[in-house]
Amino acid sequence: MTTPFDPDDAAPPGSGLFGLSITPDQAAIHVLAVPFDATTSYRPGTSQGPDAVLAASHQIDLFDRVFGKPYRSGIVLTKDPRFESWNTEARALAEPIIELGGHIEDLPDAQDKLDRVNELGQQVRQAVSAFAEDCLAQDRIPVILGGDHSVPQGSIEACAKAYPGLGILHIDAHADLREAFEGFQFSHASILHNVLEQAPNIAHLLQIGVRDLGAKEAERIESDARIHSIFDDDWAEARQAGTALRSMVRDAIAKLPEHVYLTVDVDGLDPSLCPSTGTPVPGGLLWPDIMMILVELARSGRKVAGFDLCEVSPGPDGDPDGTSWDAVVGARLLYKLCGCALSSR
Ligand SMILES: [Mn+2]
Repeated sequence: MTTPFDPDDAAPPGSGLFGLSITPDQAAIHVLAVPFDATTSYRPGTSQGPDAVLAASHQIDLFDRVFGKPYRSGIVLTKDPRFESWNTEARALAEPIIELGGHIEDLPDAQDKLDRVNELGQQVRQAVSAFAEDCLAQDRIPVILGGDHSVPQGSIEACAKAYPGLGILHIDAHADLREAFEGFQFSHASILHNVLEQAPNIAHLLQIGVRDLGAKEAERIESDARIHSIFDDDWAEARQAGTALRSMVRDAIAKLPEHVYLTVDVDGLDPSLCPSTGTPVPGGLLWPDIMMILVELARSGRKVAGFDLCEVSPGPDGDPDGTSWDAVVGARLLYKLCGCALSSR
């Protein structure tokens, strides 16, 4: 006889994400693990993010004071071994290019290497897109768990196809609007540029937390009427002035269309919450800030079509048991994101 499920119990050994033991057909939320970080320029490790988050997810209390009982809708994690082999190949080819900062004039076979990395990036994009399309066709919420911030492109594109006029809420320290970075077409620094250029019908992009951006990216934000950015310095100034951050967020979310894709680079948060992430920057959102944003999004009546969480890295001290602080924060954030998305439906 099997014991009935009790959400207050400890996660059974070998159980799935958040300690749930369910099959995909029982889950409203399908999470795809994408352990791919080939173009990470500063320090690698986010390819270990999905496993670390899975391990850390076992210690989460499933009852949530804010979002209720997200687990009841079913959340399931899918793995696809192709990502790991694509990452191994792409990472090996990309490393010498990254070391040279993209100045590859003297590197033998540089263009071939670059072409192959871009080809593998394209394969990730297609596999992620196929996964998301499948979820959307079955009225499930597609979630991409990175990996670096290049990996969700295919899912954002699938959501844009399913919901023309889609809005994007983007949490990040970086604007990710570079045309290409170090020659890599599918770079973690280019995802929003790629999406705005290649996904059909993106109506609005709201960025929160940006505090590290190039001059061309700043110009792009100025000149593209679709992009609205609450920069981190504006956020800090509002906080210091005692200005209500919540109403600032509420006003910005009110400009988003009905269907929203939520893309979260964990480095948008204060680095004390993600010390091992690939490209940490001082400043950023505190835990109550990101929670407030999610609550306001859920309350706004916007519907979350899909979302991702990227750039979580267990770091050099992270072990596979999920005791890394980055993984603990990542798993909790993932659960809150699930709660926000489900309560928006
Ligand atoms: Mn990013």
